[in-house]
Amino acid sequence: MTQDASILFSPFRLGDIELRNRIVMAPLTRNRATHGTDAPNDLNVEYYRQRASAGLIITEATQISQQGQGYIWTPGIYSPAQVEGWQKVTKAVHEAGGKIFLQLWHVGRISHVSLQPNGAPPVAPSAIRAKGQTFVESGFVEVSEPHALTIDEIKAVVRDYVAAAENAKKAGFDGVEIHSANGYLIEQFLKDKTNHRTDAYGGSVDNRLRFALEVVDAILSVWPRERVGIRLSPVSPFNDIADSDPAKVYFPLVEKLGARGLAYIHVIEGATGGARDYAPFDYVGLRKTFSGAYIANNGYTRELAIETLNAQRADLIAFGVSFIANPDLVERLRRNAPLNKPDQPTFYGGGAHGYTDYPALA
Ligand code: 8OZ
Repeated sequence: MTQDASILFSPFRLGDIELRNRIVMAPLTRNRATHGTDAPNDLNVEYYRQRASAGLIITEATQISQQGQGYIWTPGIYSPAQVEGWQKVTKAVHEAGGKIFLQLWHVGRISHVSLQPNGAPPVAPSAIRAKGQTFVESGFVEVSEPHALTIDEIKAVVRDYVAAAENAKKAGFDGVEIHSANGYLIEQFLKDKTNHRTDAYGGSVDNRLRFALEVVDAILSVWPRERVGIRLSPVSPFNDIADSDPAKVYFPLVEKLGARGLAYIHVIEGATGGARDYAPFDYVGLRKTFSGAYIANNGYTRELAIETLNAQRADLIAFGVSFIANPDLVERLRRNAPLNKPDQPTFYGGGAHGYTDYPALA
């Protein structure tokens, strides 16, 4: 059945912000920040400007500290040069009539000693090395064995989130998204494959939620609640992570996020970049547990997006790979025009090629 497509292009009120359509640009790691400073540069400004017709842009994951970095040339939000670079990005997007949230990121154990301050081990809830790789200056390498955070070190990470959230304000963002998905630090606390702690941050579900909620509350000391969202991937195995009972973790988590009045949850349904039916999970039930907006993500086509919005299973739809290849994705979806093919070899790192040179419709 052909459904009414107009809903995809209808405005949506996200907290106190009016979005001009329901199409969200998903956060996309592109590894093109300035080498040496990890500050956004003019090429990054052009890339985001090109995509500003999205209802909302969520920036690529952006480390809150050097310790929070896990891949080479990803941007940060902890130095004055990085704040200045991001100011140019937000100005360009706003001048084009768009809205933009910064995604705040700490990778935890998904890192390598060569990226860490003084070559230290990366940090995690527990000293369990991930099976997997990251990329550094010399290419792909196995991730390093992490150090288990002490309580004092956990408090220091929360302070880094606060400083980064303050910097995001200075940089002119409309809001922030907390990256609590895809096997990075916050999710490492949530899930029992990666959290073996026996103190207040591990064991029971309440204890495993503690770090996530401390980060959320710290950010709410800087930003109004309607300008804060969070990304979740309840069943995704990405970065060697799993939980024995995801519903037992994510329903209470989302209920507590709703009680705090967060603007949205942004949910990766299924395996990140993979099967939507990777494992059973009641996303509709999760959405009902939450008072704010629901951004759905993972493998959405135009058809599935329209169907999902019309069935009221989501408020907004986030597109990832198709935004890499189509700066004018909104217009192409509007006209039901063909999409450019994404070029996988230029996803991570490099220059303008495969970044700002995808053609728009004539
Ligand atoms: C792909 C490569 C590197 C990082 C995520 C930030 O999955 C990422 C990421 C994806 O959330």
